Amino acid sequence: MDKCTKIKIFNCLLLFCATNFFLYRYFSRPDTGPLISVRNTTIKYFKGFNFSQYLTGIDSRHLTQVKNYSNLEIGTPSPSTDIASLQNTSKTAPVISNATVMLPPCPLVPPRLNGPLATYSQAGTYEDIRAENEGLMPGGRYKPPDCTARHRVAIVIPYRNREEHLKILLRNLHPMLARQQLDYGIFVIDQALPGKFNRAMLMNIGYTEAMKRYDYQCAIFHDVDLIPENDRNIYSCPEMPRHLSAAIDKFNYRLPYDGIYGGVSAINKEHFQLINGFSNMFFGWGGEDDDMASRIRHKGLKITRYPMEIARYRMIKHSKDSGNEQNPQRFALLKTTSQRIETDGLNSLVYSVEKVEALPTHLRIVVLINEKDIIKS
Ligand SMILES: [Mn+2]
Repeated sequence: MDKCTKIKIFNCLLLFCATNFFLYRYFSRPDTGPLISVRNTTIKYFKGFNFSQYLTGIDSRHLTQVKNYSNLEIGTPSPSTDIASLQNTSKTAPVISNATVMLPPCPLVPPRLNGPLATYSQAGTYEDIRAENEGLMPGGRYKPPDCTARHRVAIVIPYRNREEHLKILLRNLHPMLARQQLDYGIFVIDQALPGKFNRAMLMNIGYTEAMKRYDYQCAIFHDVDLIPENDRNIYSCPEMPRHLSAAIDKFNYRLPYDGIYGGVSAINKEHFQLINGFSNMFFGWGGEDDDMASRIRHKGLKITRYPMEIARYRMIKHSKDSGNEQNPQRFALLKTTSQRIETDGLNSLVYSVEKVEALPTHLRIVVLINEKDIIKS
């Protein structure tokens, strides 16, 4: 080999090494996200997405919250107070104290998730749904039987005259939430006639009524006609407000616009208090979700989402509801969000409870709200 050939070979090797080095650096960068295969679907997660954190939904804030937890419901398991044991589940044996069995915390990743789901489009009676879901308690309460849930979640459904949709939703929701090993309750807030529908106000009421009953850590606000299609869409308490219904079949599983916050969303208690809940001023259809999104931004919080492949929903087709006509004032209201935030919301909520009914699948709370009370204040 002459000297020239040697130099050429050396240069080739050098180039080969450098290329490999850069390729390695690029693909192993933590923020490019792993490629994870879910039932023949290859998913590329967005920048900064942490798959294990997503699956567990746990964060340090909740670990400290669990630490301060006091047992509100007599005879129910209370979580272990030891953070180390929270992170290391399988080795923790049940501890007997004061005749209450302390169940070990549920695994960080719920073990029985299926991924994409075949959804029910029909439902029988509430009693049928209860019979399909072992462990479901009256009033729509559930706790994992074999471990202490990592999240205590109030599911709030603003509602009026859509019983068929409600049954279909509940039939789909209960088995999914049980597989997700959540400690949850379902609150259906039914707005009595007369008056225009006020979705946001019903959600404020649902939150308030839920918190009176149990030490929930967060609320999930859920439209009655959105059926989740993937059980990895975990209804856990989020570190930052989470928009869950990102991909809906009606919009070809795409975000109609970036800041959208309607449909299904989750927010923890501290953040919901910080932004004073939803506005009470949106009577009729539209605007209240955009108002909420700007409240969140106004307080320096961030809206987060699961990957589009997971945050999938089917919308039940329906005709327009009477009593929920488009609200022509919504555009004017949206200009004053930041001025209203401190005075219009949880702290200005006026309503009366007409009826509370513990059905086999949910707690139904019938409420009467008066548009005049709200506009006055
Ligand atoms: Mn709808």
